[in-house]
Amino acid sequence: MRQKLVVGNWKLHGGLVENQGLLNRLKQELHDLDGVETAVCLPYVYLYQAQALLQDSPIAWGAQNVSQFTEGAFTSCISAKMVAEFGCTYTIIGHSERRALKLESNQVATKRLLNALHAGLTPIFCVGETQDERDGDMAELIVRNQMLNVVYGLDDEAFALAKKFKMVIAYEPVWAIGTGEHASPDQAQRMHAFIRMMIAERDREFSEQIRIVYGGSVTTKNAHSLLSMPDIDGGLLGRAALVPEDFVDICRTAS
Ligand code: G2H
Repeated sequence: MRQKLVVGNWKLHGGLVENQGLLNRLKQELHDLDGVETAVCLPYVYLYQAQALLQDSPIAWGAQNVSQFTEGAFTSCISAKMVAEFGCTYTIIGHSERRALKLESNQVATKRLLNALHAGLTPIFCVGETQDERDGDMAELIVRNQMLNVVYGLDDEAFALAKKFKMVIAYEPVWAIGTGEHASPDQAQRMHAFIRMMIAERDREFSEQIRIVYGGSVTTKNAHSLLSMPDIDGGLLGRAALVPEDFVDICRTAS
């Protein structure tokens, strides 16, 4: 019922020449892939290039963040409205690499989420616990806190936008990000089911529709076991998204 979604998070990687090769390759390989949605989230400066190269392809594109502000004297900020002008479908919000740099509290992430929704973007809202938090048996508590504003903080109008624009949640345990160590399918499944249950506290129907994707060292080797779990609706890929054959392979696994 929920179509799988595979998103590449390019992080601070790319260059005009490399991007052209990578995007054209993905376009070529993924043009006839059914049963899975695919997307790449690139640095802002390459959104124009993604729009030019991907607009006639099934691959969507998006940003890795949007500002908590909408307009004004905020040097270097990029608003959701600006991002939307480049044809973006998605934007990542609240990635742990932003949270770790102390650039993103739950409150700031919520403001960014609201701006994304008001600009008609689909937010990919990231949550996840650190190793210490997992070791301290606090993983669910931390994820619950990160999800609270999304489940209870959005007013009815914003929640309706979240449904309309098909908000996505990404569970990314911090200890699994870029480390080569991934959550086991059972660990991830348990957390995805927990997140879905939280959303059901607000809206049961939406909890069954919303896609909850897993991120954190997804590779061609572990993708199948992770993506075949009932509550894992796809992947948010970092390293694997930069290697075209790996990204394509994982998209095929998801289809
Ligand atoms: C987690 C993930 C992509 P990687 O940050 O969001 O990166 O797959 O390299 O762990």
